[in-house]
Amino acid sequence: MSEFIVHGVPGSPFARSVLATLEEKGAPYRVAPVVPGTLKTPEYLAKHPFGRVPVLDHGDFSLYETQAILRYLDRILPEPKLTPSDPRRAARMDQVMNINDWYLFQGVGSVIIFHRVVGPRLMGLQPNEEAIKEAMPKAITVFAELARLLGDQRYLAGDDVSLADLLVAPGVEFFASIPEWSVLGAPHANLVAWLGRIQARSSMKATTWERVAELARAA
Ligand SMILES: N[C@@H](CCC(=O)N[C@@H](CS)C(=O)NCC(=O)O)C(=O)O
Repeated sequence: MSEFIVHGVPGSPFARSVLATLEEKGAPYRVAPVVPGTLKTPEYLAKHPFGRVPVLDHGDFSLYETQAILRYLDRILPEPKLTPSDPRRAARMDQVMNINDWYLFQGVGSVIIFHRVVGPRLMGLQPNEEAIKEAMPKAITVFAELARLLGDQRYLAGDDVSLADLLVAPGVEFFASIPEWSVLGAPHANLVAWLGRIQARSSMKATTWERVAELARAA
């Protein structure tokens, strides 16, 4: 099988989902670091016309959009299966993956995590408290909904880990590191337990910001 090359930036939750999925599959991969500030250059836009990470290269096949990448990996690397066979559980997985992209990331993670973590850490910016405050009502809804859908299951689409957990966990982990967690995640004991469960998996331990930065440096 051709080599998997993941173009990403250390710290990107979407890139981490791809790496964690490859780890779950036990598939070797290489991280090709995208230099911050080059996402909108003609060279990179030829790879990803919207100038984002990640991009997966697999032989002569190049793919962007994290959900598409995760599903591709689950199809070509069937073991262990990361999509439930039960149609309703699979539908929940799909639903949670869309909640991730449309509601957890857009206007919530892209604002709160940007201003609390990414901006200060990578660009030396001060957090924009007003922007964070404005994003909080939507964030509260997102976390309540993730907790409701999780219920008493071990993972978001049932008792086995699925693509939904691997897509959502990197973003949620960022939230667990900021003060807003006390209102967003901490009130939901099941979500806190789920986060601990997924963080204990070797796929998540192998793909922390620091670990991916090491892989990127070694590339
Ligand atoms: N829908 C895209 C979203 C990817 C995305 O937004 N990635 C962020 C990093 S986590 C990015 O590339 N941001 C750079 C930018 O917005 O300029 C996917 O699922 O892959």
